[in-house]
Formats: sequence, C-alpha cells, structure tokens
Amino acid sequence: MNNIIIISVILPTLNESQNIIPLIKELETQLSSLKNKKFEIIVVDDDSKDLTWKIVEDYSHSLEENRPWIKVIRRISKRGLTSALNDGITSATGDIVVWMDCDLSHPPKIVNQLVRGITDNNNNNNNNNKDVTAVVASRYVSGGSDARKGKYFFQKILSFTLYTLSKWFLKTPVRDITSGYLAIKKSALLEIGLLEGDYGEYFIDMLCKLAKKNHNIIELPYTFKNRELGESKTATNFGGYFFRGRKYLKVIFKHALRT
Ligand SMILES: Nc1nc2c(ncn2[C@@H]2O[C@H](COP(=O)(O)OP(=O)(O)OP(=O)(O)O)[C@@H](O)[C@H]2O)c(=O)[nH]1
Ligand SMILES: [Mg+2]
Repeated sequence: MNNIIIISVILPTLNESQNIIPLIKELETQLSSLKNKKFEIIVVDDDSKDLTWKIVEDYSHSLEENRPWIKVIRRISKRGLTSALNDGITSATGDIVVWMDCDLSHPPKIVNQLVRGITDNNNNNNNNNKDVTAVVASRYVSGGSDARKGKYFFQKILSFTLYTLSKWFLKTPVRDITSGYLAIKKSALLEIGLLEGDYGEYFIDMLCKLAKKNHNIIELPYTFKNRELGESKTATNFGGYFFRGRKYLKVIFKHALRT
C-alpha cells in the first residue's frame, strides 16, 4: 500500500449523546496525525431518542468549521448493532475499516496502532511474513486487561468463558473473540460477506470465517473500561447473560463442528 490510504471508522450508536463528540474529537486528533492517509467517520445511529444523530450532524456542519469527513446514517426502520455495522461497511469508501463501541470503553487513542498493524511492512508482531489482514484490540494478550467493575461482573465472566472455549474449540488464533474493536482490510470483509448475528456473536462468526480463509489476524493489547456515561443497552443480571450467552455458544459450536 504506497498511495493514499483511506480509513473508514464506523461508529454504531444508540443513545450515546454524552459520549459521541468526545469520541469523534479524539479520533480526529489521532487519525489526522497519520501520514499518507485520509479518513472518514461514519456514525450509524438508530434514530436515538437522545438525538445522538443530530448532535453529530450539528458538529459536522457547525458555523466554525465544516467537517465533510463525518457522515451520519440515521436509520428509522432498522435496528440492531450487527445490522448497523453492515450498513456502515456498505457505505464505507475506505481501504481499511475500523469499528468500535462508542461509550468510550474502547480507547480511541490506540486507533492508529490498529491501522499501522495493517499498513506497516515491518510489523514486529507479524512472525509469519504474511500480510496482516486485521488487527483486533484485545483484553487477553500480554498488556491487555478487562478492567470492568461492579455490575459488569457477569459480562466479564461471560467474555472470559468465551475466550477459554475458543482456545479449546476454534481454529482462530485470536484470543479476544468478542472484542468488537478492530481495523480490517475492506477487501477481507467483501470476501466473507455481510456480518451475521444480532449482537456481539457476529465477531466470533467473522473471525472464524476469516481463519478459514487463512487470513492473518494479530492482536494489540488494550484495557477495557466500564461505560461511564449513558445507559447500558445490555442486561446486567445473570438471567440476561445466560440468554445472551446461548447465542454466543451456538456460534462457537457451529464453527467447532465444521472444522
Ligand atoms: N446503531 C445501533 N447501535 C447500537 C445498538 N445497540 C448498541 N449499539 C451501540 O453499540 C455499541 C456497544 O453497545 P453498548 O451499549 O456499549 O453495549 P455493551 O458494551 O454490551 O454494554 P454497556 O457498555 O453496558 O452499555 C455502542 O456504541 C452502542 O451505542 C443498536 O441497536 N443500534
Ligand atoms: Mg459498552
């Protein structure tokens, strides 16, 4: 990749009015410091009641400055995280696509490291001399951690259990199979087709499909933090996690049985 590389950052949002502008500002700071790269930020919002979509629209056309690199997709009749990501991917014009949670639990400060993991030829993490297709932000490699506390206890246990199961049953070398934060070549996404699933299980499915096609995926450590502002969209009780956990297990066993 020698010419200008375009990076598309997809931000799926549902009621993130308190987090979205600080997140976009940090992404702008980080991404504008990358050499020979352009970027676009695509917010895919499901008509949030707290007007997240409008806050971003106002920010992108403010009186002081126009920010044409920001696109807002306001979805009226569609719902769901995976489908929002698919709409973002479909409209992305970049060579490299990034996505992440927008509650500031995924650190925007490491976005450039994720991108460089793909673009740098002399990547130190890349031992097998194959082009890196994707870089996953990971809690479960050296230097990474899941620092969520309090009501996130069950969520933390669920993520760790899935990681353990993946080591036993899945071919993907990726440890953080429910990360939700990565940089990936758009061409690889086109190869495997649209993301499948409702919520976080799409990530496991995607990693298994990429592994099957022998894509080289590396991980970069990060610390996952609690959401500080805004309401949680996921259950924080045992029953809720058990229900959600079943969907994740289904995807793991689907791929385990195929290999
Ligand atoms: N467009 C869209 N985005 C969503 C939807 N559900 C969640 N999101 C976004 O997806 C990201 C992850 O959702 P979170 O609510 O942080 O889910 P979580 O991390 O499992 O749980 P909490 O951090 O406790 O809220 C955030 O950016 C959300 O705003 C949805 O139905 N549509
Ligand atoms: Mg979250």
